Amino acid sequence: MGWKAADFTRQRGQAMTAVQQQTNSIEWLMPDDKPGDLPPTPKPKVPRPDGGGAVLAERKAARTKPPALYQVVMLNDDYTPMEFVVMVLQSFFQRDTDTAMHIMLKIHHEGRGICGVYPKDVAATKVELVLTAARREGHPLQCIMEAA
Ligand code: TYC
Repeated sequence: MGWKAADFTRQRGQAMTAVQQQTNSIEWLMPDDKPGDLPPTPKPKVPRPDGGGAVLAERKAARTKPPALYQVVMLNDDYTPMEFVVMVLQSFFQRDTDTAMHIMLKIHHEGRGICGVYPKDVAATKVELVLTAARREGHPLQCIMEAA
């Protein structure tokens, strides 16, 4: 029986499978390598406390801190009308009429009172809004922010 094209194809397929199985397990060597030689294991790098003069190339993933909070505090004076202070508390600090009245009277009696607590930039904006409105109306109202 002579060779048929189908025999050739089948035999070549078997030969390829054998090569593929071998290449999965053989250790590839360079000309100077001895069998069994493995590449040197890299030493674990222990960070030196002084950084060893190295420039820091990586850093741990930055943790996002919650924003620092600031309280907006209004101070008493003898001239700003009570109604104006109540209006400010309603307009810029979203207080209902009763709460605004309560805070205003507390400031009036105790010298100062907290209008609200906010992240830094929000607190700064509120102080600015209060002072601008007060000066526009000619009132000496004082408003400050303090770390909460
Ligand atoms: N003391 C002011 C008055 O009697 C009222 C007032 C209250 C002013 C609160 C400022 O932050 C203030 N008219």
